[in-house]
Amino acid sequence: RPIGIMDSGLGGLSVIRIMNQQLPHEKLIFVGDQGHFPYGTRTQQDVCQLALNIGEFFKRQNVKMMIIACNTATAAALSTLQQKMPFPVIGMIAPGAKGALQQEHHDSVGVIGTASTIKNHAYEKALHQLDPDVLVVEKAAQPLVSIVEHGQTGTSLAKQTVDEQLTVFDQRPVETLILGCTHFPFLAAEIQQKLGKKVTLVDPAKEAVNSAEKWLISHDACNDAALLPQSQLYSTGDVKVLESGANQWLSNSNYTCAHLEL
Ligand code: DGN
Repeated sequence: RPIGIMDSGLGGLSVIRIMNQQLPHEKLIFVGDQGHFPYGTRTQQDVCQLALNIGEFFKRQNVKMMIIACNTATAAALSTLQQKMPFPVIGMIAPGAKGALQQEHHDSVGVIGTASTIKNHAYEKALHQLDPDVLVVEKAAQPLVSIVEHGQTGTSLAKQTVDEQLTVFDQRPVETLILGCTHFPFLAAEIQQKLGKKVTLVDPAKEAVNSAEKWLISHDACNDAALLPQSQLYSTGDVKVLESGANQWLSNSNYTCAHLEL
């Protein structure tokens, strides 16, 4: 049975990239909800409904697990989906917070995310639940989402936008920074350049994929290791945008892309 993965757009590919490395035998069904992009400026209710629609689609596809490869949708919909779906649902935020606190230097942790993720302090709450003493510096960096979605990583515009968006960390330096939006790992080079090598960048996808792997192993639900199944990537918007993102960022080319009407 496949694993369902969703995001508002191309960000989910940063999670698929790690899934492909770590769990290459799993068949993935990805929905990039580009027809409703961006999630980061929508209301929580709205995002929750969109995530539920995708959950229903995954139900029809008989998935064994769902990963919400979107921090905004995790904050808005994780608990609802966990209640309503018949399969386990894994989000980004708790794994991201755990990943940050596992770093050697984590007295001060920065978080960048969409306007919505930062507004509801999803990471601050998750970090403080694990360690009430950690200093958290949050910054909404919504313009970085468009840079990735429009294929502009590696350009001077990307560098300039990262520099502008992250100036808060000049005044309030942090030791570790959570990339609290799945689009941001594709800007890791620009972000690392701006903050310097001393700052450790945390991609929550790594810890989220670890949780998925643990569940699969403990429930004897891993796919046969002899299989290298073809994954299906769907876009509810322009499939060409998804195709070019997948082309650029997925080294494994064992997938098909198609449009999905939801
Ligand atoms: N990639 C999504 C996230 O992790 O929050 C949000 C992107 C968006 O705003 N559309």
